Amino acid sequence: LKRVADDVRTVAEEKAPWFPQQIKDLDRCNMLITKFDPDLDCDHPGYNDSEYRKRRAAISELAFRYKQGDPLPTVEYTAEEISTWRKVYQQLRSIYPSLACRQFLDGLQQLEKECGYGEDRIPQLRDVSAFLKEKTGFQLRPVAGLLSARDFLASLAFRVFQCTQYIRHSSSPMHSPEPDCCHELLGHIPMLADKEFAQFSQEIGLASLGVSDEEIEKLSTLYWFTVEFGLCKQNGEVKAYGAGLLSSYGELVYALSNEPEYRTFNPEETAVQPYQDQTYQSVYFVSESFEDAKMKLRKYSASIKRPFVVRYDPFTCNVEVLDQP
Ligand code: HBI
Ligand code: FE
Repeated sequence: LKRVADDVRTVAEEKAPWFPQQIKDLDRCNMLITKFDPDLDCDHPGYNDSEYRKRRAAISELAFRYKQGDPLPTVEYTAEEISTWRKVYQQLRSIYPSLACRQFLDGLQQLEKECGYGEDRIPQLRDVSAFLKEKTGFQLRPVAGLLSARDFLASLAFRVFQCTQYIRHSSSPMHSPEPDCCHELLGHIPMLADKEFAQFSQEIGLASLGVSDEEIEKLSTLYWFTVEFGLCKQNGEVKAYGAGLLSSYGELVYALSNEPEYRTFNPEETAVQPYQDQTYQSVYFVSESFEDAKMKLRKYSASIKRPFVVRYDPFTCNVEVLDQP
C-alpha cells in the first residue's frame, strides 16, 4: 500500500465525496435533517409549544457554536426537564433486566456507579464523554438535531458520537420523533462502553468514508437495523441492544413480544430492507453475537467499491488514505 500524500489528491480520490481525515474536520460534518424538527414537523409533540421550541433552540445553539476540542457544554436542566427524564428512566429501567442484552446492563450499571446515572438528574455530556473515553476511547460531541447519515456515520470513524443535549417534550415522555438526550444517554451510551460494540460502530463509520450516496443509504439501513433496532441472542434468549429500542418503552416490549418477524442478521439482506421511522419496525434482525456481527460487517464493507482504502491510525487519531493496491 502506498501512502497518498496529504496535499495531493489522486484522481481516484477526487471522484469521491469529501470526507473528514482528522478529528478536527468533524467541525464540517454538521448537516442537519429537519424532517423531525419541532419548528417544522407538525406531528412533533412540541410543535405548538413555543416555550419548548425556544428552549430546544437555545440548547441547540450550544452545539452550533461547538468546535472540536472545546470543553463540552453543560446544561442546567429545569425541574420540568428533570421530571421528564425521571419518568423515562423509571419506566425503562424497570424492564431492562429482562429485555436488554448483557453488555447494555453492564454498561448501565457502571454508569450508575461511576457517572451519576440515575433518575434524579440528567447526566452531563462532559462526564459521560470522560467515562466513555476511558472505557472504549469513544468521545461525545454535541449536535443540534438529527444529522445527515453521511456526517453522522463519518464521526463514528473517529470514535466520536454526536449527541443531542435537549430533552423530549414533557407531554410525551415515552416517545420522541427525533433523537433527544434520553435516546442518546439511555439508548446509545451504555452500549458504547462495550469494547466489541465500540469497534463495530467505528467500523461502520470507516466503511462510510467517501462512498456514494447509494452506499451511504445502505450503511445507514444497516446501522438502523443493528445499532438502533438490533436484537441479539444470549444464552438461548433474544435480547435487545439497539438504542431505538432501549429508549422506547413501547417498541422495546413490542420487539421482544414474538409478534414481529425475526430474521438472522445478514448485511447484504439487511442493508436493503425498507425501514420505519414513524412507527414500530415490522421486522427485526437478530445477531448471534457482536463478534459475529462485526465479522459479517467487515466482509460486507470490503465488498463496497472504493478507489482507495482507509485506515484509522489510533496514535494520531487520523484516517489515512491509501491507494488501492
Ligand atoms: N443524528 N443526531 C443524530 N443522532 C442519531 O442517532 C442519528 C443521526 N443521524 C442519522 C442517524 N442517526 C442514523 O439513523 C443513520 O442514518 C446513520
Ligand atoms: Fe440513535
